[in-house]
Amino acid sequence: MSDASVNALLNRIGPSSQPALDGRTLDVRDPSTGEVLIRAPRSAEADVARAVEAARGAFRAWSATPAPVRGEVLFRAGARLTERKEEIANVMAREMGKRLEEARGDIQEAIDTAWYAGSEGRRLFGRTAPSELPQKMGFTLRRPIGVVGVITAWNFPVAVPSWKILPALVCGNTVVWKPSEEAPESGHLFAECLWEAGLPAGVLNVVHGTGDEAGAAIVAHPQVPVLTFTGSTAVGRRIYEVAGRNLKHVSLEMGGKNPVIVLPDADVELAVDGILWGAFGTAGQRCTATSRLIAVGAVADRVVARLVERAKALRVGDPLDADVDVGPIVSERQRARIHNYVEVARRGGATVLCGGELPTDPALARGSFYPPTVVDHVKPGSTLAMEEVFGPVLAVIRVADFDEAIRVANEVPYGLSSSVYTRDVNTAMRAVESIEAGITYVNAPTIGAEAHFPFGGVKATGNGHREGGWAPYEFFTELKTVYIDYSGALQRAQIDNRED
Ligand code: UN1
Repeated sequence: MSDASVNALLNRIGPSSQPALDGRTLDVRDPSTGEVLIRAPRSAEADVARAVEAARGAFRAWSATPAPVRGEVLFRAGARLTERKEEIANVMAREMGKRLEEARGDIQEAIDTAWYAGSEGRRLFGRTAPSELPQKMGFTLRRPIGVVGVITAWNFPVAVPSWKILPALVCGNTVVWKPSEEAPESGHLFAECLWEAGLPAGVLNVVHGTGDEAGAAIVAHPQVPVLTFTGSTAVGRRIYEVAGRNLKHVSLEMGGKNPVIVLPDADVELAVDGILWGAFGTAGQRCTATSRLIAVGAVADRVVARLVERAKALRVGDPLDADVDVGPIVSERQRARIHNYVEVARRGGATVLCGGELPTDPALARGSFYPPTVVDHVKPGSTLAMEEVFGPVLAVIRVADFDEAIRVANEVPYGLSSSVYTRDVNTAMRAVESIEAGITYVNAPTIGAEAHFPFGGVKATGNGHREGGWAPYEFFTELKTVYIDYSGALQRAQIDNRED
């Protein structure tokens, strides 16, 4: 049982902060120490129903507020996030284990998104086109849809929610958000910046809890016509099924198995820098993390030797310690899952060149740490080559030539991020055309997407939508086409009056 001195988070429904109606809670643990940090409400269907009611109640006034004025609220929220960046970064680093520097980056991504989304209040463009008839015109408007249900993961507890919530709001929708149960306080603090910025009560409601309970209730609620989700492909698939039956709009961001292809002419040091950062930054817990190195020909030996040397030198430990390179894995359960992938690869004949064992250092004993791990001679098609690990494990797959590299890159069910290292522009462009992924970097790591470009993936990574940049404003609005006939007479459309 949890100790009574632990602070409690509350749901925010309309203007009121409240515990779950049935009083249940969830403990949130520090993955570096195992200590309970805070207790969050474990909400159920009844809590979600209230939150949806509050969001519906706020919709009329918010959707009628001019979009540039809605945008101004986001600018103030961006300013508030900037002021509170250090405080939120500290909470995030404790709560989900991201290094402080990376936690600041997570919040910076939300700040950048606030500037972009706020300014979108002055665009939200429609189109005009000439009519086929005289004295008649046509144009389109973007209309808000209603209550948007937002369900997000723990690994970017502020940035990824900002990609969804800020565009949804500037478009005039209201929101019910379930942050991850593994990072609820980071989520709460992000939402607080919006409330402090003057977002009217009920426009953003936060309901904490698990995916199976609060998350499922949001997905199933008949008055939530739009859903946006970041998380596993297995959960995304279930959401899509329920949403499909109910004709809801859904945007899904799911797994990745992101490759870096290193060609024989690559700048090896540059490639090693990029692979290390992509594979072991955020302890490999990004959906964009580099999880496969596809090394072409003889360059493999050089890249792998350098990588292993550098990976061994990375320091694992407390994410608040500025000298640490790799923080903990979010939970013991996740760590066990990661370790199992390494064991399966080992049994399958792959070679673990570094890492691959639970740390024995007593300073790390209380947390769920896992060392940077490089596994060589991973066979195409094997489990470690195909499945998302979501941890600091890099699978090295050796191939003979460019064509084989592309075949291996594309053999996975996912297609989020990817990268190619070569000095030859022709090869780089052939890779850009051939890799099945939503994002391809040339001579840069698979992580580090910028807030003002579309973000998302193909195949089992997504369902055709993009977040970031200009893309989400289409998703969060419905087009209304308006025809104005100023002829003063009945004019039948061409299909109804053409004689030839
Ligand atoms: C994620 O891991 O869910 O591209 C998002 C990146 C970050 C976003 C990652 N800007 O690495």
